[in-house]
Amino acid sequence: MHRWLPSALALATLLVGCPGNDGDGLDDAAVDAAPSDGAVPTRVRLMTWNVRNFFDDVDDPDTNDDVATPEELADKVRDLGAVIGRFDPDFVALQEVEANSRVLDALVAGPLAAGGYTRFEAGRNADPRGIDVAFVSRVPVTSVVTNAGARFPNPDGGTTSFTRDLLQLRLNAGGNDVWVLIAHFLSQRNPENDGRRLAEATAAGDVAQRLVASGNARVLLLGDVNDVPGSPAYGALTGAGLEDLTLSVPDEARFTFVFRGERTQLDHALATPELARGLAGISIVNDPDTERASDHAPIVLDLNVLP
Ligand SMILES: [Ca+2]
Ligand SMILES: [Ca+2]
Repeated sequence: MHRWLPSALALATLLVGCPGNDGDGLDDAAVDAAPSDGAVPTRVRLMTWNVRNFFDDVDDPDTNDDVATPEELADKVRDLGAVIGRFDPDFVALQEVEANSRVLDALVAGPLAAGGYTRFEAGRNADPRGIDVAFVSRVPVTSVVTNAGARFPNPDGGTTSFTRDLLQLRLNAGGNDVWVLIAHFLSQRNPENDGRRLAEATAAGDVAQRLVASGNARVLLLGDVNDVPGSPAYGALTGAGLEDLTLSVPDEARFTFVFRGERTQLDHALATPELARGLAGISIVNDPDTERASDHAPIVLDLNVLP
Protein backbone atom coordinates (compact mmCIF):
# COMPACT_ATOMS: atom_id res chain seq x y z
CA MET A 1 0.00 0.00 0.00
CA HIS A 2 2.93 2.33 0.48
CA ARG A 3 3.57 4.50 -2.50
CA TRP A 4 6.96 6.14 -2.39
CA LEU A 5 7.36 9.46 -4.04
CA PRO A 6 9.95 10.07 -6.72
CA SER A 7 13.14 11.59 -5.48
CA ALA A 8 12.10 15.00 -6.77
CA LEU A 9 9.80 15.22 -3.78
CA ALA A 10 12.57 14.56 -1.32
CA LEU A 11 13.55 18.17 -1.04
CA ALA A 12 16.81 18.98 0.55
CA THR A 13 15.84 22.01 2.53
CA LEU A 14 13.21 22.59 5.13
CA LEU A 15 12.11 26.17 5.22
CA VAL A 16 10.70 27.26 8.52
CA GLY A 17 8.43 30.13 9.38
CA CYS A 18 9.78 33.23 10.96
CA PRO A 19 9.06 33.85 14.61
CA GLY A 20 7.70 37.14 15.77
CA ASN A 21 4.83 39.37 14.79
CA ASP A 22 5.03 39.21 11.04
CA GLY A 23 1.70 40.82 10.31
CA ASP A 24 -0.03 37.70 9.06
CA GLY A 25 -2.67 37.60 11.77
CA LEU A 26 -1.26 34.58 13.55
CA ASP A 27 -0.71 34.83 17.23
CA ASP A 28 3.02 34.46 17.50
CA ALA A 29 3.23 34.83 21.25
CA ALA A 30 5.01 32.20 23.26
CA VAL A 31 6.65 30.62 20.27
CA ASP A 32 10.26 30.80 21.23
CA ALA A 33 10.26 28.53 24.24
CA ALA A 34 12.74 25.69 23.74
CA PRO A 35 12.18 22.34 25.41
CA SER A 36 13.87 22.07 28.76
CA ASP A 37 16.40 19.50 27.55
CA GLY A 38 17.85 22.09 25.18
CA ALA A 39 16.82 20.30 21.97
CA VAL A 40 15.89 22.74 19.24
CA PRO A 41 12.37 22.45 17.80
CA THR A 42 11.73 22.84 14.11
CA ARG A 43 9.06 25.35 13.20
CA VAL A 44 6.69 24.39 10.42
CA ARG A 45 3.79 26.44 9.11
CA LEU A 46 0.91 24.40 7.75
CA MET A 47 -2.33 25.33 6.08
CA THR A 48 -5.47 23.42 5.23
CA TRP A 49 -8.05 24.68 2.79
CA ASN A 50 -11.07 23.42 0.93
CA VAL A 51 -10.50 25.39 -2.25
CA ARG A 52 -13.98 24.75 -3.72
CA ASN A 53 -14.24 23.17 -7.13
CA PHE A 54 -10.67 23.61 -8.30
CA PHE A 55 -11.22 22.18 -11.77
CA ASP A 56 -9.18 22.67 -14.90
CA ASP A 57 -10.42 23.72 -18.34
CA VAL A 58 -10.44 20.23 -19.87
CA ASP A 59 -13.54 18.03 -19.93
CA ASP A 60 -12.49 14.70 -18.45
CA PRO A 61 -14.50 12.07 -20.31
CA ASP A 62 -14.46 9.75 -17.28
CA THR A 63 -15.89 12.15 -14.68
CA ASN A 64 -18.75 14.58 -14.27
CA ASP A 65 -16.24 17.41 -13.80
CA ASP A 66 -16.95 21.10 -13.92
CA VAL A 67 -15.06 22.60 -16.85
CA ALA A 68 -13.63 26.05 -16.22
CA THR A 69 -12.96 28.48 -19.02
CA PRO A 70 -9.26 29.36 -19.38
CA GLU A 71 -10.10 32.76 -17.88
CA GLU A 72 -11.94 31.25 -14.91
CA LEU A 73 -9.05 28.88 -14.27
CA ALA A 74 -6.54 31.73 -14.42
CA ASP A 75 -8.62 33.78 -11.97
CA LYS A 76 -8.93 30.83 -9.59
CA VAL A 77 -5.20 30.15 -9.66
CA ARG A 78 -4.48 33.83 -9.07
CA ASP A 79 -6.92 34.11 -6.15
CA LEU A 80 -5.75 30.93 -4.42
CA GLY A 81 -2.11 31.79 -5.02
CA ALA A 82 -2.56 35.24 -3.52
CA VAL A 83 -3.84 33.83 -0.23
CA ILE A 84 -1.38 30.98 0.01
CA GLY A 85 1.49 33.25 -0.92
CA ARG A 86 0.48 35.74 1.75
CA PHE A 87 0.86 33.15 4.50
CA ASP A 88 3.81 31.41 2.87
CA PRO A 89 3.16 28.02 4.50
CA ASP A 90 5.61 25.14 4.30
CA PHE A 91 2.82 22.65 3.65
CA VAL A 92 -0.72 23.06 2.34
CA ALA A 93 -3.39 20.35 2.58
CA LEU A 94 -5.99 20.94 -0.11
CA GLN A 95 -9.48 19.60 -0.65
CA GLU A 96 -11.73 19.75 -3.74
CA VAL A 97 -8.89 19.58 -6.24
CA GLU A 98 -9.57 17.82 -9.54
CA ALA A 99 -7.55 14.62 -9.61
CA ASN A 100 -5.34 13.95 -12.63
CA SER A 101 -5.63 17.55 -13.71
CA ARG A 102 -3.20 20.36 -14.27
CA VAL A 103 -4.54 22.77 -11.67
CA LEU A 104 -1.80 22.17 -9.10
CA ASP A 105 0.88 22.58 -11.74
CA ALA A 106 -0.68 25.92 -12.64
CA LEU A 107 -0.58 26.97 -8.99
CA VAL A 108 2.92 25.76 -8.19
CA ALA A 109 4.48 27.00 -11.44
CA GLY A 110 2.41 30.21 -11.39
CA PRO A 111 1.78 32.44 -8.38
CA LEU A 112 3.63 30.12 -6.00
CA ALA A 113 6.68 29.69 -8.24
CA ALA A 114 8.97 31.39 -5.73
CA GLY A 115 7.75 29.15 -2.92
CA GLY A 116 9.83 26.12 -3.78
CA TYR A 117 6.88 23.73 -3.62
CA THR A 118 6.37 20.32 -5.02
CA ARG A 119 2.84 19.05 -5.44
CA PHE A 120 0.97 15.84 -5.09
CA GLU A 121 -2.61 14.88 -5.80
CA ALA A 122 -4.42 11.72 -4.93
CA GLY A 123 -5.33 9.40 -7.75
CA ARG A 124 -8.77 8.88 -9.16
CA ASN A 125 -11.37 7.79 -6.61
CA ALA A 126 -15.07 7.13 -6.43
CA ASP A 127 -16.09 10.79 -6.39
CA PRO A 128 -18.30 11.25 -9.47
CA ARG A 129 -16.92 14.72 -10.12
CA GLY A 130 -13.32 13.56 -9.82
CA ILE A 131 -12.35 15.83 -6.93
CA ASP A 132 -9.90 14.65 -4.31
CA VAL A 133 -7.47 15.81 -1.68
CA ALA A 134 -4.00 17.04 -2.58
CA PHE A 135 -1.06 18.87 -1.10
CA VAL A 136 1.84 21.12 -1.93
CA SER A 137 4.93 21.02 0.26
CA ARG A 138 8.43 22.27 0.65
CA VAL A 139 8.97 20.08 3.68
CA PRO A 140 10.50 16.78 2.55
CA VAL A 141 7.77 14.16 2.10
CA THR A 142 9.21 10.71 2.69
CA SER A 143 6.13 8.53 2.27
CA VAL A 144 2.63 8.81 0.86
CA VAL A 145 0.02 6.17 1.61
CA THR A 146 -3.40 5.98 0.03
CA ASN A 147 -6.42 4.73 1.94
CA ALA A 148 -8.60 4.85 -1.17
CA GLY A 149 -9.07 1.10 -1.11
CA ALA A 150 -9.87 0.81 2.59
CA ARG A 151 -13.22 -0.75 3.56
CA PHE A 152 -14.74 -0.32 6.99
CA PRO A 153 -18.10 -0.78 8.72
CA ASN A 154 -20.93 1.59 7.97
CA PRO A 155 -23.23 2.17 10.97
CA ASP A 156 -26.14 2.00 8.53
CA GLY A 157 -25.13 -1.51 7.52
CA GLY A 158 -22.54 -3.21 5.39
CA THR A 159 -19.20 -1.64 4.68
CA THR A 160 -18.18 1.61 3.07
CA SER A 161 -15.07 3.54 1.99
CA PHE A 162 -13.62 7.04 2.05
CA THR A 163 -15.56 9.31 -0.32
CA ARG A 164 -12.30 11.06 -1.10
CA ASP A 165 -8.97 9.50 -0.23
CA LEU A 166 -7.72 9.81 3.30
CA LEU A 167 -4.23 10.67 2.16
CA GLN A 168 -1.60 9.72 4.69
CA LEU A 169 1.86 11.18 4.35
CA ARG A 170 5.03 11.50 6.36
CA LEU A 171 6.91 14.76 6.61
CA ASN A 172 10.50 15.03 7.69
CA ALA A 173 10.47 18.15 9.85
CA GLY A 174 14.09 18.76 10.76
CA GLY A 175 14.73 15.05 11.23
CA ASN A 176 11.46 14.44 13.08
CA ASP A 177 8.71 12.43 11.42
CA VAL A 178 5.26 13.98 11.34
CA TRP A 179 2.38 11.99 9.86
CA VAL A 180 -0.32 14.11 8.25
CA LEU A 181 -3.76 12.77 7.35
CA ILE A 182 -5.70 14.83 4.80
CA ALA A 183 -9.44 14.32 5.05
CA HIS A 184 -12.50 15.34 3.07
CA PHE A 185 -15.49 13.45 4.37
CA LEU A 186 -18.98 13.17 2.89
CA SER A 187 -21.08 16.35 3.04
CA GLN A 188 -24.25 16.98 5.03
CA ARG A 189 -26.21 17.62 1.85
CA ASN A 190 -28.30 14.52 2.48
CA PRO A 191 -29.20 13.27 6.00
CA GLU A 192 -28.52 9.76 4.74
CA ASN A 193 -24.87 10.79 4.53
CA ASP A 194 -24.50 11.06 8.30
CA GLY A 195 -23.72 7.39 8.84
CA ARG A 196 -21.08 7.20 6.18
CA ARG A 197 -19.45 10.42 7.38
CA LEU A 198 -19.26 9.00 10.89
CA ALA A 199 -17.79 5.81 9.45
CA GLU A 200 -15.14 7.82 7.62
CA ALA A 201 -14.23 9.75 10.77
CA THR A 202 -14.06 6.56 12.80
CA ALA A 203 -11.81 4.95 10.20
CA ALA A 204 -9.58 8.03 10.12
CA GLY A 205 -9.32 7.93 13.90
CA ASP A 206 -8.33 4.28 13.63
CA VAL A 207 -5.56 5.19 11.18
CA ALA A 208 -4.26 7.78 13.63
CA GLN A 209 -4.39 5.33 16.51
CA ARG A 210 -2.54 2.68 14.50
CA LEU A 211 0.20 5.15 13.72
CA VAL A 212 0.57 6.05 17.38
CA ALA A 213 0.52 2.39 18.39
CA SER A 214 3.36 1.68 15.98
CA GLY A 215 5.55 4.36 17.53
CA ASN A 216 4.58 7.46 15.55
CA ALA A 217 3.62 9.96 18.20
CA ARG A 218 3.31 12.99 15.90
CA VAL A 219 0.06 12.70 13.95
CA LEU A 220 -1.94 15.58 12.52
CA LEU A 221 -5.30 15.43 10.76
CA LEU A 222 -6.13 18.35 8.49
CA GLY A 223 -9.12 18.87 6.29
CA ASP A 224 -12.82 19.23 5.69
CA VAL A 225 -14.57 16.89 8.11
CA ASN A 226 -17.89 18.33 6.91
CA ASP A 227 -19.14 18.38 10.47
CA VAL A 228 -19.00 20.63 13.49
CA PRO A 229 -17.38 20.41 16.92
CA GLY A 230 -19.55 18.24 19.10
CA SER A 231 -20.90 16.13 16.21
CA PRO A 232 -20.50 12.34 16.20
CA ALA A 233 -17.91 12.56 13.40
CA TYR A 234 -15.89 15.11 15.36
CA GLY A 235 -16.25 12.98 18.47
CA ALA A 236 -14.85 9.98 16.61
CA LEU A 237 -11.68 11.96 15.95
CA THR A 238 -11.25 13.46 19.40
CA GLY A 239 -12.16 10.09 20.87
CA ALA A 240 -9.21 8.63 18.99
CA GLY A 241 -6.91 10.88 20.99
CA LEU A 242 -6.67 13.84 18.63
CA GLU A 243 -6.86 17.31 20.15
CA ASP A 244 -8.67 20.17 18.42
CA LEU A 245 -6.00 22.78 17.74
CA THR A 246 -8.57 25.44 16.79
CA LEU A 247 -9.91 25.68 20.34
CA SER A 248 -7.45 28.51 20.93
CA VAL A 249 -9.00 30.54 18.11
CA PRO A 250 -11.34 33.17 19.61
CA ASP A 251 -15.00 32.11 19.49
CA GLU A 252 -16.03 34.92 17.15
CA ALA A 253 -13.39 33.87 14.59
CA ARG A 254 -13.82 30.12 14.87
CA PHE A 255 -15.82 29.37 11.72
CA THR A 256 -14.78 28.13 8.30
CA PHE A 257 -18.07 28.12 6.39
CA VAL A 258 -21.29 30.11 6.33
CA PHE A 259 -24.45 28.11 5.67
CA ARG A 260 -27.66 30.11 5.16
CA GLY A 261 -26.20 33.00 7.12
CA GLU A 262 -24.98 30.86 9.99
CA ARG A 263 -21.30 30.58 10.82
CA THR A 264 -20.16 27.01 11.23
CA GLN A 265 -16.88 25.09 11.48
CA LEU A 266 -16.56 22.20 9.04
CA ASP A 267 -12.77 22.35 8.63
CA HIS A 268 -10.43 21.14 11.29
CA ALA A 269 -6.89 20.73 12.52
CA LEU A 270 -6.48 17.98 15.11
CA ALA A 271 -3.29 16.52 16.50
CA THR A 272 -1.89 14.04 18.94
CA PRO A 273 -0.79 15.55 22.28
CA GLU A 274 2.84 15.16 21.21
CA LEU A 275 2.29 17.63 18.38
CA ALA A 276 -0.38 19.76 20.03
CA ARG A 277 2.01 20.87 22.77
CA GLY A 278 4.14 22.50 20.09
CA LEU A 279 1.33 24.65 18.72
CA ALA A 280 2.77 28.14 18.39
CA GLY A 281 -0.09 29.94 16.66
CA ILE A 282 -3.28 29.20 14.76
CA SER A 283 -5.72 31.26 12.78
CA ILE A 284 -8.87 30.77 10.73
CA VAL A 285 -8.78 33.32 7.97
CA ASN A 286 -12.10 34.82 6.91
CA ASP A 287 -11.44 37.92 4.83
CA PRO A 288 -12.29 39.24 1.35
CA ASP A 289 -9.31 37.46 -0.22
CA THR A 290 -10.20 34.02 1.14
CA GLU A 291 -13.89 34.58 0.39
CA ARG A 292 -13.11 35.49 -3.20
CA ALA A 293 -11.12 32.29 -3.68
CA SER A 294 -13.35 29.74 -1.91
CA ASP A 295 -16.49 29.26 0.17
CA HIS A 296 -14.39 27.75 2.97
CA ALA A 297 -11.86 29.58 5.12
CA PRO A 298 -8.33 28.23 5.45
CA ILE A 299 -6.75 27.30 8.75
CA VAL A 300 -3.11 28.33 9.19
CA LEU A 301 -1.02 26.98 12.03
CA ASP A 302 2.54 27.16 13.24
CA LEU A 303 3.92 24.08 14.92
CA ASN A 304 7.14 23.68 16.81
CA VAL A 305 8.00 20.08 16.06
CA LEU A 306 9.84 18.90 19.12
CA PRO A 307 12.50 16.19 18.94
CA1 LIG B 1 -11.23 18.51 -15.97
CA1 LIG C 1 -16.50 15.18 -17.91
